[in-house]
Amino acid sequence: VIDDRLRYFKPHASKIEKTFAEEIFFSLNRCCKFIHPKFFYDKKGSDLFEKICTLPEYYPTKTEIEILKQLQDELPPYLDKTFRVVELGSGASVKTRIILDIFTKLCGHVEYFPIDISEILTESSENLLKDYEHLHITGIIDTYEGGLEFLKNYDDKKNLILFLGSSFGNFSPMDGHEFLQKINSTMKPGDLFLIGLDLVKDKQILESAYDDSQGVTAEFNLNILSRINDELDADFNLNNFSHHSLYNESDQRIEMYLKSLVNQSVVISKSNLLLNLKKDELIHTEYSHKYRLSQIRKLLDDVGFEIKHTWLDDKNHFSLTLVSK
Ligand code: AVJ
Repeated sequence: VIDDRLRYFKPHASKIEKTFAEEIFFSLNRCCKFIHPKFFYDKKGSDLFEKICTLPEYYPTKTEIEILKQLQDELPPYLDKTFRVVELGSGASVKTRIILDIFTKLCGHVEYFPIDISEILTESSENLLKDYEHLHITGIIDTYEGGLEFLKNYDDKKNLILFLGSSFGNFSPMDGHEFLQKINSTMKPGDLFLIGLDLVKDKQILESAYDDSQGVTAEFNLNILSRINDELDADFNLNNFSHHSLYNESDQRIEMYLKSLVNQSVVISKSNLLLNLKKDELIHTEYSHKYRLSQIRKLLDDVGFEIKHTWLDDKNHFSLTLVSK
């Protein structure tokens, strides 16, 4: 009887598909070329990201799981039986299980609203239902913004909104501020927000986390070109590109690029674009910002959040912060 415990909403689905070709046109038809990182997550890209999470060099996932385990005892005092769990960018929902366990223990049942742009949401939701008997899922397949819009004024139930994995790090400081404001304005009094943020650390550790020895991160980065080939009728030759990443210390961020190895022209039919790339020209694909604790405090403070607690691992590599409105 999984059916009556699972439903999906896809509020802006047609918009997502229509704008892929358009967004690619605008982001590649300019001198500083980029591809938005949300386009990493087709089925293949989502699977590759899950593989990244298990790599020895990629510390964020392991470390965040370690911190989430501390929350088994330390989160319940902030909760009661009237909460549901909402997750932004739920992906494979691996870390979610720790939170669902906390709720199951606390109230015997859980209501879960995952929000993810990737269809991986359906697969992970079905897996969760197999393992949690008293779980009800409303899956929202949409962008974060679309999901938050859906949640706004939805009902009177209290929300614990999760935004884990330092996905927030993809935002520029300005966009990040705006996004936190959006979350704040979606929240009702009594709602809680739990955000996972990666911390500034040794450059070596950071750089190998984003350029692993097995080349999975490179494959993840290059996969965005295969996706454009498949979905937008393009002819990128992946052998003519390489994964390029670095830690920019002054801006406190990992920067990822695809580097053109030769002078080349690429046709992207559905975007109506003939793309000319010079040898060594870079296409920017991702920022992954890292934070200091004082900056996290300011970030959250600036939009009027009240900080309840910050948890860290013992190496101070990663942080989880719980706030209320
Ligand atoms: C999903 C955005 C949190 O920035 O660490 C991992 C994505 N990119 N390796 C991150 C990513 C390359 C990841 N986030």
